[in-house]
Amino acid sequence: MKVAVVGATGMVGEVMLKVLEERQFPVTELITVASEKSVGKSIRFGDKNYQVVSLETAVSLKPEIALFSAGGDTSLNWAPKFAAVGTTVIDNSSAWRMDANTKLIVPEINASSLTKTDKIIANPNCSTIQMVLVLAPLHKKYKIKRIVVSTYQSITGTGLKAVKQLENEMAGISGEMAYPYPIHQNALPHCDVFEDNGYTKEEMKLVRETQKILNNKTIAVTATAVRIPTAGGHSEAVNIEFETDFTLSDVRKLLNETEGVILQDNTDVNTYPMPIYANGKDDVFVGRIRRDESQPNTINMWIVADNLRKGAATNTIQIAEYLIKNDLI
Ligand code: 2RA
Repeated sequence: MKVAVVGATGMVGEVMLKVLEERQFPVTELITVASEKSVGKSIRFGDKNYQVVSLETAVSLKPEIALFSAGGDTSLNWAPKFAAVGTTVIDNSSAWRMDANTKLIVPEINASSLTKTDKIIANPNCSTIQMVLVLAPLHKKYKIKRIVVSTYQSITGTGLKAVKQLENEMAGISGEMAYPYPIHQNALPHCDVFEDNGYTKEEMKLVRETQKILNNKTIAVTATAVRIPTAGGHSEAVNIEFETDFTLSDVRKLLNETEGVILQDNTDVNTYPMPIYANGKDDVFVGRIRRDESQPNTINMWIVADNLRKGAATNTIQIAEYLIKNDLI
């Protein structure tokens, strides 16, 4: 399989290459793609070095699959160009996620909707993926009425510039700022830009993408997305109101049976998910499962996942694996 990784020098791009190797993805030819300033750089994959090429060159090479993590503008402009030469694009940016003709895929939930005609496929936002993977089986059984979610998002979601800002602040040196304020010993209620309704784009992604993936616009969602100085992954405090009642044992049983979800839930021995332990793993970890005693049919839980892996690179590659397995490319 001729595979292009677009954004190969970025944080997600680097994890994509790592996951492709780990999962022994059938790469017969690799095309590493980045912006003009990175063209010519050498990237190690397996036992070989690959030279970074431009987007123009990559399109001309007609890869069968292109895994994108290069920002929305690049996806908007270049995904159609790759698709026009027969490439199937799986895009990590938000550019295509809400497009009516583009599927938004978490393989464990809705990969079965994919067909050969899907040439641009959207990977959901990291904080959406980890939440809907847990909520999908619960929605199927109890029908979700409303979700209230607060996220605690790793600086790795912003990228290398944010990681460098934190390193500088911890070292007491000034440098380029990824955020409007210091992030060291701080929490910023500001992920991505603000929309007219007072929410950030990151918060509205959780609303809009959840409704699209669960194929139900009646699900009410409200979100607060917070940036915190951690590196291992995104954490989420989620409150879910169902149409019907549930038992905690049944919820735990359902989640235990859900592929890609691992329960870490025993407060007797201080067992609950934490980003430092989710770091580098592909599973989504759930704990602090407890009934919301303030209203009926409602549950609280804590959900943690590595935002660069299941939240981005691994989910993207799992979509590609599904396409190959089902002869859709
Ligand atoms: C963030 N989910 O964490 C966004 C983009 N990766 O900033």
